[in-house]
Amino acid sequence: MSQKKKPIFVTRSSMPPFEEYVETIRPLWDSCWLTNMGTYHEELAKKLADYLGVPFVSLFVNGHMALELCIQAFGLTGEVITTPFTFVSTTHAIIRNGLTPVFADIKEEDFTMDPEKIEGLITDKTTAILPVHVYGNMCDTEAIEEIAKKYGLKVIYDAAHAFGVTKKGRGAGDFGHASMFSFHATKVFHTIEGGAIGTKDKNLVHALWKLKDFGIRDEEVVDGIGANGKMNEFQAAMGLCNLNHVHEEIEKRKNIVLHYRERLKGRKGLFLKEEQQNVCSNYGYFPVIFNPELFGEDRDSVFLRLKSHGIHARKYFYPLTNAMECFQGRFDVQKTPIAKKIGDRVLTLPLFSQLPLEEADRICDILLENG
Ligand code: T4K
Repeated sequence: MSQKKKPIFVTRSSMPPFEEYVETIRPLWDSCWLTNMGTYHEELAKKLADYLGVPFVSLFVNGHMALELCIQAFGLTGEVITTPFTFVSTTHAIIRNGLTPVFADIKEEDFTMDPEKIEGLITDKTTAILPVHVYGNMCDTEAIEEIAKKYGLKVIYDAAHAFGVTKKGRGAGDFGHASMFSFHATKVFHTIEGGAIGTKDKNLVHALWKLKDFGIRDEEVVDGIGANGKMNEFQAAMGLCNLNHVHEEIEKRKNIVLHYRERLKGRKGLFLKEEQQNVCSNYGYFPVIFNPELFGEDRDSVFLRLKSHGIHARKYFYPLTNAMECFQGRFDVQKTPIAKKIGDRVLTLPLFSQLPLEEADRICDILLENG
């Protein structure tokens, strides 16, 4: 009797060895110190600053809260130039701070914000640029930061996908005024839920500390109006364990990416992004862009065929955030035509360290069936 194959999802959380995690959390039963910047929280912040190559790391309960509070900490007003080719968190973080997102188009070759589209969008209300290192592809940081300097704007990178990525040897968190990392369960490195801001700015770290802990200065003084964005000790313990294995995690992912590339390269109508020069990738995502005219089939049709075989690829990022229903037509998606085109054609294939190469092969076979 043929065995039914287990479904394959776009990703699958990497787990540290069970005993390693249990041994790490065991002391918490003695200390009973479970949150509010405990020992593991502090240890992880230090280790991550080192790993990410950035002077300071401020930990959060999740990446979204880190971004939202970071925007608040800078006291931004008016308009923020950003990209619609991202997870909805990026846009929500701007709007939930009472700011207006202004969408710049992306580059077709790496899906990051096109610096040539920025200056035309700057008005006297613009206070910041919030680009995304999407799929871990590094933005054109030099060009973006030059524009920001010229107009006196803050640059906050959404580096949710860029854990461990380096550009010319510099960690992704070392660019701009601040960078947000996500440590969600679906990421290359995770703390179950979690996130961080990496920055060189000590004052920002102090402001974030207050904002993530109700604005408390000490037991008797609350001199800020803050939220609760603290990472707890179980999350931090998971982070410490996963950090021990992250090198191996990235190597395994690399192997799968190289295999996908080998199988899909040169196929008419498929675009696979080249590795960026001078950038060391974390192999977080594997996006494929389908040109329906040349491939003979569109993205949605391939998506459905894969699904019928129990393979759940994802359309990261479709719809674009400027087209989402919650904004009720407030933004004009036609103003970002490249992002629209990529959003309509992209499929991110399953990618996680435990994915067997035979399964990657099967995914390619199904994908190429009619192509
Ligand atoms: N900025 C960007 C650019 C981002 O991509 C994200 C998050 C953020 C900001 C915000 O950071 P966080 O606040 O999340 O830290 C997933 C993740 O939930 C989200 O973190 C991530 N981006 C986004 C790209 O992907 P969904 O809604 O697609 O997740 P879901 O539940 O459909 O899971 C996808 C697959 O992952 C599942 O099919 C199976 C696997 N999975 C999922 C979970 C929850 C696991 O293996 N383990 C798990 O625990 O958003």
